[in-house]
Amino acid sequence: RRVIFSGIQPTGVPHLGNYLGALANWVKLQRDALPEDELLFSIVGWHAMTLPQPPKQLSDARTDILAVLLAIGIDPTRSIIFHQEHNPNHTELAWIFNCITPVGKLRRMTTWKSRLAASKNQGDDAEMDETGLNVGLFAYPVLQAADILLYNRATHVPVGDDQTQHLELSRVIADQFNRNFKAKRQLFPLPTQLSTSSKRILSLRDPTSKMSKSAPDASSRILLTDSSSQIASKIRSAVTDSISGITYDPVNRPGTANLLTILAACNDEDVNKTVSGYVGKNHGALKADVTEAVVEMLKGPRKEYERLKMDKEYLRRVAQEGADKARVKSEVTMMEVRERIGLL
Ligand code: AQP
Repeated sequence: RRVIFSGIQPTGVPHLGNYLGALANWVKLQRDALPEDELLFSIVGWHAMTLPQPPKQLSDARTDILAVLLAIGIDPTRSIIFHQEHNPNHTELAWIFNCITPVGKLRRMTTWKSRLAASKNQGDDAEMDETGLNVGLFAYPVLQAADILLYNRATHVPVGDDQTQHLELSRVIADQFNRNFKAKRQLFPLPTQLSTSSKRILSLRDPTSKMSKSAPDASSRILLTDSSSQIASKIRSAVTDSISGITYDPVNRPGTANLLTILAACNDEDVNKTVSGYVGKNHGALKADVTEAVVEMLKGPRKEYERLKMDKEYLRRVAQEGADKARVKSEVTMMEVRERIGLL
């Protein structure tokens, strides 16, 4: 029996990168799961708070994401869909884990190191070090470990390669807990990564960086809620290169390669097969095909999203029921954790 857990931050409306890189895979996992498998998908508001979020924007994003998850086919009668912050057990376990996690381990996280490097670049004088960064940003991999280990000790975590280091940290923390608080039975099994064949989708404006919810330029991403004409205009203005013809060369032609990756993912085929159809063609033809494929893929989910957004009562009920199920499940783990550490 597998317990599968994954999360998404409410930092904006999900984009094509989130969809092709993660969410479409959640739907496939749900479709292919065995009856005894348990699936939990969380909208992780406490993670979003590690960077400043205007409260209204955060509040809107969490509802948008819930509606998007339902619209793409996550089924609340099969999977537990819930807002992380509706279950305080996440932060309780994270605090307990904070108290057994060496600071040095967190300093080695590449996500922390890149935040540190970025803050150094910005600081012109005083804030040249980590004093300008908040504790949450430093410790969020511990909260992530708590997310994973809380649900009857989730064993399978579908994440991209950028998260491998965090999953490794979850294993270290689970092992540390098991050794510190020994009993006949080990409490936490070590979670394993469910490797996904997911694609990294790049910004349409700057194909050297990934497509992102929070990038300032809205035309750099295609939202799952964009209209056909918005999708067409964003793809038409996507940055490519001035080389004629179409080849798949991610290093020298990242913008063109990104469009091919998107098209291949939409058609569920290998990118080499996709590119073979473009001999003697140009960027215009490729962009037209990408537009058509993306519009077609997102048409159904977008219509369903718009319907669901109007049904506030249904969304509220799904969130409530998801939170109830998540709390009940995690409470089983927490009772044992509290007992073992002496804080029952
Ligand atoms: N560009 C991308 N290509 C492929 N996968 C992506 N993911 C994010 N961007 C891409 C995957 O989406 C899942 C949920 O992501 P998240 O909410 O944790 O946010 P993130 O990874 O920090 O990136 P975002 O969505 O662009 O948000 P912001 O702007 O807030 O950083 C993850 O599985 C992630 O790998």
